[in-house]
Amino acid sequence: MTPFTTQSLESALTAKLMLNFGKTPEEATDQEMMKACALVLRDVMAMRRVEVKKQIRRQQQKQVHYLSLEFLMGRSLMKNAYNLEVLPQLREALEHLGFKAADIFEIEPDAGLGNGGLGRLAACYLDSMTTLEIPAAGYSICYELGIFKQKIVEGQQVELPDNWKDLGAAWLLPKPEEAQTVQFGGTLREFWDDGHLHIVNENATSVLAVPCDMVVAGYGTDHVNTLRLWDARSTKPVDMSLFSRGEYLKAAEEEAMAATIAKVLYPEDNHYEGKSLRLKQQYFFVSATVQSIATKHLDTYGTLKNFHEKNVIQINDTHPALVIPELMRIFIDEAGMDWDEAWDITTKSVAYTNHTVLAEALERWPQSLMESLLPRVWQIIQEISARWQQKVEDFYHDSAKTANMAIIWGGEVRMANLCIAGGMAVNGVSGLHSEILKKDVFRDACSMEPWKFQNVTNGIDHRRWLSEINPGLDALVKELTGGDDYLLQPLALQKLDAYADDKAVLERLAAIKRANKEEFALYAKKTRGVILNPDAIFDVQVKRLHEYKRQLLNVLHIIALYQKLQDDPNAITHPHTFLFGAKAAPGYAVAKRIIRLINSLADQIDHDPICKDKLQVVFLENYRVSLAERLMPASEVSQQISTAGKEASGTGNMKFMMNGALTIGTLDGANVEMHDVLGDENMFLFGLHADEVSRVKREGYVPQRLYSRDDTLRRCLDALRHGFRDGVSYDDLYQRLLFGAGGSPADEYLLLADFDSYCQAERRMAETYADPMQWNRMSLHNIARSGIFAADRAVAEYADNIWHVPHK
Ligand code: 26Q
Repeated sequence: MTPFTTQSLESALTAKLMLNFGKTPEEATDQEMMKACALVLRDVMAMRRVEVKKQIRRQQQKQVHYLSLEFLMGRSLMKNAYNLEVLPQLREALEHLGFKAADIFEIEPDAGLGNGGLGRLAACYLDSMTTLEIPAAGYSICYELGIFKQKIVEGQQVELPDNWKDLGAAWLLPKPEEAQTVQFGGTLREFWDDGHLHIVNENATSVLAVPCDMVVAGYGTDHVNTLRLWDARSTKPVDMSLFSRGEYLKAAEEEAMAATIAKVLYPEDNHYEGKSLRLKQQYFFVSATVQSIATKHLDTYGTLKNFHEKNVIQINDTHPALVIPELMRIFIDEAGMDWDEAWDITTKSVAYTNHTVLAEALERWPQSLMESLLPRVWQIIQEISARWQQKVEDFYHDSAKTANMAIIWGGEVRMANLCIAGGMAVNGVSGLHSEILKKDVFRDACSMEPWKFQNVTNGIDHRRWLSEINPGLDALVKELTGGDDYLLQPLALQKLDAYADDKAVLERLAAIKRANKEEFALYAKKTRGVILNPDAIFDVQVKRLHEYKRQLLNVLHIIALYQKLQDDPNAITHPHTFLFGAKAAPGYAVAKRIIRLINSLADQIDHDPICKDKLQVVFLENYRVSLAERLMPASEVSQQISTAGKEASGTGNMKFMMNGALTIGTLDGANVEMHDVLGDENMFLFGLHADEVSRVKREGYVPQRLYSRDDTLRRCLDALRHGFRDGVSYDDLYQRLLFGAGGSPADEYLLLADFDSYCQAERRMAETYADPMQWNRMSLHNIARSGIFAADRAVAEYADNIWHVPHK
């Protein structure tokens, strides 16, 4: 049932403005109105939360706890209004009160508590878990600063802090009465008492973890769930009078720890950095979460012995892996269980999702750091490691396998192996990725315990990524599929396939795309002063900047096109605009060079009259969720061009497909499953397959041979050395491709090997674009067959095959 009419919303907003800011709607600023909107919707969801909690307790339902160091939520106002089915009423109420609804939505900052795919996935899954009425909660850190804001200054990335909480905190409900204490360092003292060995930690540094809950609403249900974000506080104020007792320094230390722990999100994506503050963040959030789950469980059931029957903990990559020893600590030290019982319950409660096969992203923490920072957890990890190693030895009698599967090895703790040992399930995030995990990365573990290894192909929140952001397409889909079934049954999109030969429908589809492109062009002009030609092909690559994602391959092709245009000004028959958006990790020098290269090339092309109305390159500053929401509906070509075998799944690929863009891609990650439903005829595939990549590398890859053989390739690589009109040389990138540098081999990601095949795919794409009906038909098939990439499907698979919880 919808909680508001337009009138009741107007009154609620007016009252909120009065109570919180002492202002009438006439006096209130946009900021104050945005907060009032958040508070009004928050109230509704908070009230529903009370009912949901009662029901969970009454029916003793099993709960899912989704732990992730990242939740990339983006904006919430339009989303919550959509899910509560009051979006039209909210728009109207705002206009009646003298505000522009679009301005109020636009003023909300993104909650950028994540880097990219892994963080956005967690946000999409929270929506689906709630819509499927699964009793679930997300857990993370309430970072004061989310992912940095990116500015481009003279072509280069500059990072600025992202202070999202000023306005964003309006969604949060602090729960100080549910605070938990987390202990770091200290020394362990063991003693015997009535036949039991007790362990206490003395002189530890304590930090208070205070929950700030963000309630989220599901669609088409009264069910709500919470995202619990932990904020760090000092347990005691720094008090000079403690000085004499030697406690002053301790208090100061705790204050310093509390001030830094929740300060900032680490901006490295797909790359592990062994920083002690990062380990502190991980344990802080894990320990607070496990304590809070255990406390609630005890409160309901009076025992932890049935913990695994009523709880399942899903860990988003290895970042929350410390849940395993932390559960053991609580079961043994606080509930008095013996090792075997504690291990049995732990290994039935935890499941692990892997999101990457890149070696540099696998977490390995120095044992010395673990030992000093988390002495009791370290003891437990040692015991887990020893028992696991024994099990492996007894199974294989093979020292190479023992070494490969070890948890503690060479002075490091390998978090993935800890998760495999301590979890009931391990899953990859696309068919290909899961096969690579089973046959390669975790081969030995999989032969020993094959039942643990599963696949759950990623999915996206199709209500946000289609219905909410692309109203034109949403209306057409509803009309053609007979209502709004597709919102809860995404496979209903398939009904669109029936219109493949309906000229009128294809023309309407094209008109919607055209209008979306014009709208995006308007936005780009207004906010960035960029002039986009809506007649041009919008060819888009947006994602984090990483060498394996091969933005540089896209650039090489654009250089080749540009050079072709120099030779023959008629070489390009249809205007082509290449759009890029990407943040680089601040310490990733090569990635930053590639951003600069894109900007140098964009500038060159901008200033060359030959390119006018033919070729354009635009780097969109500060790519983030809310920019993606504007861009996806306007995109025509989706670049998904990672080296095969490297991209675990990708989720941007799904967002483009659902909005009718056609994919130029390699057979990598979920592109493989896209190809399964689309066939060769509805996407532009190119490049080596994953097994061919392995073979080429094994047999010795020599990119110089390609350089000397292929004139087009040689000419555009040479252009990197010479640079463009801004005088910056990219000889460093040239050297990396041909000779390697800084320990990495020449052309590590096989750009040159795939270059020719990529250029051909681009040509096929441009030829197809020249046939609008053909193009629109392919676009329609893409939308029609995107239903399997809905997060609802993915979450239902987790619920059925891993969590064993019922769902709608
Ligand atoms: C680890 C330790 C220390 C500091 C940072 C990190 C860290 C942080 C973020 C390591 C990795 C990440 C992010 C990984 C990620 O986003 N992976 C992507 O996950 C998506 C969802 O499954 C997939 O679609 C993408 O293919 C995958 O790259």
